[in-house]
This record gives sequence, C-alpha cells and structure tokens, in this order.
Amino acid sequence: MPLALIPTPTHLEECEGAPFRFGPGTRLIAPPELDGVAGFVWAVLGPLATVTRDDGAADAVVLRPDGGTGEAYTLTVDADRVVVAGSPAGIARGVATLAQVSGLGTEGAPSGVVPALVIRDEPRYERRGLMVDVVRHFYPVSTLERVIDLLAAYKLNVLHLHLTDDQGWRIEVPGRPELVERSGRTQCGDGEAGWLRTEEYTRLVEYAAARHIEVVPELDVPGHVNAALHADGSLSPSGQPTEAYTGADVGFSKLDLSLPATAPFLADVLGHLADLTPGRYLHIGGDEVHRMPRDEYLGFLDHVSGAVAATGKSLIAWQEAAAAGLPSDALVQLWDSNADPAPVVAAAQRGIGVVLSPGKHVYLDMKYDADHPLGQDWAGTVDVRQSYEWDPDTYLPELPATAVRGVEAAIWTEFIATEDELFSMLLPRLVAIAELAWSPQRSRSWESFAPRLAAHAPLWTAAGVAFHESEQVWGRGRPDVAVA
Ligand code: TNX
Repeated sequence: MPLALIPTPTHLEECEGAPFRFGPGTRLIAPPELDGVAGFVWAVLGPLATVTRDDGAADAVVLRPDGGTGEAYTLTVDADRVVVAGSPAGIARGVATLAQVSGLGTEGAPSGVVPALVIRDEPRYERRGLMVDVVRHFYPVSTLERVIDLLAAYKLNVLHLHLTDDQGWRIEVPGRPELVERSGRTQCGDGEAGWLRTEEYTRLVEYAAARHIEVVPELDVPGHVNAALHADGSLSPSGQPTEAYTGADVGFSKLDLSLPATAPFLADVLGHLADLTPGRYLHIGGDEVHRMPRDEYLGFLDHVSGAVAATGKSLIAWQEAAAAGLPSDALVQLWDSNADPAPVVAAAQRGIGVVLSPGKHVYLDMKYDADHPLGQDWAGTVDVRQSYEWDPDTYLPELPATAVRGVEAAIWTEFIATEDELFSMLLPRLVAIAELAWSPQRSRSWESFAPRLAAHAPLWTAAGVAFHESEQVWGRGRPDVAVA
C-alpha cells in the first residue's frame, strides 16, 4: 500500500534513493526559536539528542525556519537527513507529517524507516478546528491534552472550548469564586463534574501553543447562562439564584442587560478570558436565545461586541449573531443546517468571515447510524463518509468562497460522558474533517481516503484512544483495506 498520509499533502514525490533510518545516534537540530516546538517533536518522534547549531553532519533531523509565515512546510528526506523547513507553525505541521511517514510503512506498523521523498504542503483553510463542550459533561486536562495530540497529529489548529452553559461553569474567574464553587460540580445527569483552575487552563493553552494550536474560549451569552444565574442571584430579575439545571433542554435562560450586575459580570469574565488567551479571538456564543425579543438580543450583542473590543480581542459568534451589527473583524460560525442562511450570507457580504460547522456534516455528537447508542440525531445521522464528502467552498452557494475562513467540527456532550465515549465519537470522523479542511478539494476522494483511514487505526490504539469501527471503513464491503 502507498504511504497512508492524512491529510493527503498538496505535493508528494517519492524518490529513488535509500531511506532514512532513525537510530540511537540520530540527532535533532532545532534553533533556539523553536524551543516551544521541541517538546512536541520529542512527543511524536521520541527523545532525540538535541543541538541548536547545524554542523551539516548526517543522521540528523533538521528543523529549519525559513522566515515564512503561515503553515506551509517542506519535508525532504534522504538517507542522510530529514529536513523540515517552514515557519515555526509550518515546521509543527511538517513534524506531524514526519511522524506519519516514519510510523506507517507498507505494513502499517511503526518502523522508524522513512522513505526518501519530498513533500511540499500547505493548508486549504486558515482555521481548522474542533469545539469541545466541556459543560454538558466535564473532561479534565488529561483528556483535553489527548484531544490536542489528536488535533496536532492531523494538522488541525484550533481548539474551541465551550466553557459555560446552563448545566455548569468550567473556568475560574478571579473575584467571582461563586461561579465554579456553586456551578462547577453540576453537569447533565447526576454525575459530579469539575472545572479548570486558572493554572490548569494556562497549562492547556501552553500545551496547545507548543503544537501551534490556538485555544478559543467560549463564554456563551446571552442565552445558555443558567449556571451563572444559579451562582449569582444578582444576575436574575428576581435577585434570587435560579435552580441548578442538569437536563438537556436549550433556550430557556438569558442575561438581562437592564440589571446593574450584568455589564460588570460580562466585563470581568471577558477580561479574564482575554488575559488567558494569547490568540486573537474570544467566542461569545449568541446561539439559541429563544426567550428574548429580537431588539433586546441585537442590543445585547452590540454591548458584548464593545466589551470584547475593550479587551483588545476580536469576536466569534454562532450564526444567530450574524443579524447583529458585528464589527468587521468578527467571524460567524454557521451550524444549523435547517436554518435560513441569508443573515450569514449578508454578514459575509459586509466582510465578516465565516467558519463552517454544518450540523449534518461535522456535528460529531450526531449518531453514526440510527442504532448508535451515543449522541443525538437532530441534524441527521453522520457517518464517516457524510463528514468527508462535501465541499466547504460550495456548501452555501450564495457565500463568496473568500468568506469561508475554515471548518470547525463540534462535539456537544449532553449524551456523551466518558473519555472513551468522547473519542469514539471523534474518531474516525474528525480525521475525515481534518483532511477536508487541509487538502485541496481536487486531491480528495472517498475511495482514496477510506483505506488510508483504516491504516491509521493502529496509531489510535497505540495512543490508547477509542474509535468507532464504522462499517463504511472497516465493513465487509471493503476487502481491499489493509489493516495492520
Ligand atoms: C445546538 S450548536 C446547540 C447546543 C447543543 C447542540 C446539540 C449550538 C450553537 N447550540 O446547545 O448542545 O445543538 O447538538
């Protein structure tokens, strides 16, 4: 079987010469500005002796910054050396490719032998992400680090964390300890949840940054706020804390900007999230506010837009917010395959970028098939092929292709509880979406992708993460699939 690279690279040339072999003497040559990436390199290639200066000797993996920006990279392998060239972010993507070419030989087993080749590669979209709902069920740092490892392995570059909702509040805010103390332990059902302490969140952001992955925190307002109203009675018109909520309904809670406590609450939380965020964006939610008159909703979004601008960040919001007068540096995230997309198209015509998360393709809380025990099906069932076979540039024909800034998968966790359940919903569909978001449309096909995907299963097993053996990929209908 040929090299089973995912995402398939823009340009790949396999060369005639002898392969490179990792051995006990193999050194890593990484200039000091790549310090942050070195930890990632060791994690995927093993603990190589590392030096900062290139003396030109053989038996080396060379990380070579080329002064560029963006995520393009070149990977050149011959018998003597492996060279990964690009910007620091590009080098991180090239290292992910190197991990695959040295791990997946013809038998699909890790070999440490890298065939002579030249790969020149760059992403199709600038934003390629995953949203994880850590509210409906909570996942600790250890699980989220494993999720980041998965993103890095498949060249995704955004982890969007849904941190607040009706059922719980998952992030400490200085001066407002009641948010986690009163609302940190609840989630959907009766299990005990938890929250991310400031040090934990910071550690997670650093772990992601070493892999050139941006963490986007989401404060979901003005709806999905029962956990805040339960923690702080002054945010409710009655002045009394609401009851805790552990069901799976949406759309019943809201913030009230006419209360004196509301604006300071927003300023404090957004200010803190901005302090924790090296990236450019904060996500302000804006979805499913079913009990608020339209004018009030639009006024609220004006206020939040100002509050985000005051932090120096730009905002991202779910598609409902497209109807508001969002600033031109905002992004909107399309999710509801059943809703009228006209406001999103109109916002794009005003220059606002769009991230595509269409439920019927990339909502990874949807069941694989009607009998699947986990998740839900309001956007339909979503098997691997349904995640893979669509074109973001033409998904909304009215949307100018330049407005499409990227693709983000989402996993909502009302009906997904354990880490194994989480990974079995991510894998293998997230890997399909990673290829969709990185590789040119013309070089993708399901027929090429399915056997490559099957060849990756041993890597997931080696990483100790669960996956769903979809019939579409591993079924008896595909006798040509080589599984190691
Ligand atoms: C819609 S997608 C929601 C979430 C639910 C999800 C379940 C979006 C912006 N809002 O509150 O968890 O459906 O699939």
